[in-house]
Amino acid sequence: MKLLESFKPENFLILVVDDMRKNLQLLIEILDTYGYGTTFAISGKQALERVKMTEPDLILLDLMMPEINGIEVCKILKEDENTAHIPVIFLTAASESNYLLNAFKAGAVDYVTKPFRTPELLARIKIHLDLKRTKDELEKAYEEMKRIAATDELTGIPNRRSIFNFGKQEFSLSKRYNSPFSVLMIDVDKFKTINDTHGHDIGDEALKMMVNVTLNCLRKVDYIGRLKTEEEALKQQARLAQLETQTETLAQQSDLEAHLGRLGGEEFVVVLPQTDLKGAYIAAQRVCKAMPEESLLVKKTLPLHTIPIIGLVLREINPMAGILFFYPTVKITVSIGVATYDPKDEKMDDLLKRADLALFAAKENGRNQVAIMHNGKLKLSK
Ligand code: GH3
Ligand code: MG
Ligand code: MG
Repeated sequence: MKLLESFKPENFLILVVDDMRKNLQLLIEILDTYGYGTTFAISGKQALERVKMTEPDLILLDLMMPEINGIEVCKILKEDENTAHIPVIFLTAASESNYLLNAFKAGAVDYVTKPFRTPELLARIKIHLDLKRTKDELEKAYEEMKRIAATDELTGIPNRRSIFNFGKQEFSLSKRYNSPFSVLMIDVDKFKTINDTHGHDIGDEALKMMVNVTLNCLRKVDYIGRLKTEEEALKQQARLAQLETQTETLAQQSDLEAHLGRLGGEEFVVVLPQTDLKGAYIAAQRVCKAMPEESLLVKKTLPLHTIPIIGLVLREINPMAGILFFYPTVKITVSIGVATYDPKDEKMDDLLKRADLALFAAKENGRNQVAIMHNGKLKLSK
C-alpha cells in the first residue's frame, strides 16, 4: 500500500475566525511562520463566505462572536455536505468552558483555550490535519478497492459478481413492482480461432472491441429498448407517478441504464432494466448486427513473397527492409440469448438459465444471431 506523503504545512490552508483583530493577527503570524497557508474572517457571516470561497483544510473558530457565534457557524458548516468534513477547532476563553459541550455537539473536533500556548496550538492543528488526511486516504483506498473488486480488469466493465449483483437487484425490483426487465447472454463466436490465428493479445483486443461495440449499441437502444413510443413513455411515466406513494420510486431505485458485464472468457451478460421482451430483442439485434461491421486493425510485418494474402489490408511499405507492413482486419460475430422477467420466476438464475438456453440454440443454429427463450418456447431469428 502507498505510504502517506510526509506532513508539509504548506500543503494546508487554515481559516482563522475571530472578531478581535489582535487575535487574528497573532494567530496568522504564528501559522505563517510555521509554513501554513492562511486566510481569515472577522465575523461568523464572513467565515461562512470564506469557507465556500477558499475551501480550507481546517478552521480555527472563535466561540464568542457577535451576530452569528462560533457554535452556530459550526452547526451550519456541519449541516452542509460540502463543508461538513472540515475539522473545526474552537478558540475559547477560560471563562467559556461551560459552552464546550455545545461546541462538541455542534461538530467541533477540539478546542484551544485562550491565551494559548503556541506549541500546543500547533500540535493540535497538526494532529487534526493528519487525522483528516489519513481518513481521506483510507476512504479513497476503500473506494478504489471496491471499484477493483467489481471491475473486469481487461475490459473495465463490471465483472461476474458485480453484474450478477446488479441483476439480482433488478430482479427483486421487478418482483416487487411487477415491472419488466430483461437480460441478454452474449458469447463471441469461434473466439478460439481468433486466438489461434492472431495470438492471445489480439484476442484480448478483440474482446475490448466487442465491449465497445456493445456499449455503443446499448446507449443507442436505451431509449428505444425501454420505451418504444412516446405513448408508451407517457404510460410509463404515469405508472412511475403512481408508485411515488412508495418510499422510493422505481425510477430512483433502478438506474434505468443497460449494464454490460463480463461473465468470464468471451461470455458477457447485459441487464436491461425496465425493458420488455420486444425491447430486449431490439437491443440484441442491434448488437448482433453492429458487431461484424467493426474491425480490429492489427499491425503485422510479413515477408514480400507472402503477398497477396486475401483479407489483409496493405497500409505501409518499407522498401528498405524489403518487407511489407500489413494490418489484417479481425472481425467478430456474436450469438445472443434473450430472456425476460416472468412473474413465475423465483430467482435471477431462472432468467439467466433461459437466456443461456437461447444462446445455446443460437449457436446450434449457425451462430451470428439472436434467439429468445420465453414461455417454454424457443424463437430463432434466422
Ligand atoms: P463458440 O462459437 O462455440 O462460442 O466457440 P468459441 O471458440 O468462442 O468457444 P470456446 O468456449 O471453445 O473458446 C473460448 C475461447 O476463449 C477459449 C479461450 O482461450 C478464450 N479466452 C477466454 N478468455 C480469454 C481472454 O481473456 N483473452 C483471450 N484472448 N482469450 C480468452
Ligand atoms: Mg464463444
Ligand atoms: Mg464460450
